[in-house]
Amino acid sequence: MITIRTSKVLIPVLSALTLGTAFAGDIVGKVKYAGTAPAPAKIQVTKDQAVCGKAEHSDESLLVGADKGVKNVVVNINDPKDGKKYTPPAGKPTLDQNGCKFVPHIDIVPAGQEVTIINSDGILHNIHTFPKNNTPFNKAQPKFKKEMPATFEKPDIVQIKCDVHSWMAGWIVVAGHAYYALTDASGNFKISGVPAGTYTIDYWQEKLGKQSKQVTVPASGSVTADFEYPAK
Ligand SMILES: [Cu+2]
Repeated sequence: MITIRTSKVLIPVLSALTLGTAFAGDIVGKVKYAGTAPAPAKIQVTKDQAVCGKAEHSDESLLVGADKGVKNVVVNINDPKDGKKYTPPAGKPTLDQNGCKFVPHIDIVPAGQEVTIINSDGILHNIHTFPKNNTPFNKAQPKFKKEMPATFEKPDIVQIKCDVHSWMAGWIVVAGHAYYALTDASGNFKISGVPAGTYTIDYWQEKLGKQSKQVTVPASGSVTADFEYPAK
């Protein structure tokens, strides 16, 4: 009898939970830097000029655009319970060495899934990782080796370098769940389809470090989670 009387309320709630699409909102925001960032320093190419010197190289460690927006900030929530895996924008996780740069500079990849390390340059590179939670490796990728697999099992922020080209610098961010985003050149980001609830949200930038705040994601629609790094 109780079931019959409450069914009108229960049925929509249960079907929404079963579908898994309702009760999820988006986190949108813009990350800014309160200080004045110097123009990125130019990098002198000192080796393999024919390949590495084709494009300009500059320091990518702090890129602040118009309106103080910070590029390449990793934004993620903590501890979602739904078990969904991160999907890279290109579908499968890759890291390219192209023009003697790591592309992308900040590479978000799912934990436990194979990453294809690509050598588009056709010259010797050397992937050297500096993890906190994963096993470090240091592997040469000769010019004939177009692709090389690597798997990062645990969530982490891994610095990557090339021992052949000292200026090459990048990061592999190993995502333990689906809800990660990277800010664009204007500092904007969007994390879609986050299950409703209150979370700690982390902002990580390689020079400015990690900062956190609380965010409450609504059952539908979006919440704005802007952040401003204090001047250094
Ligand atoms: Cu290299």
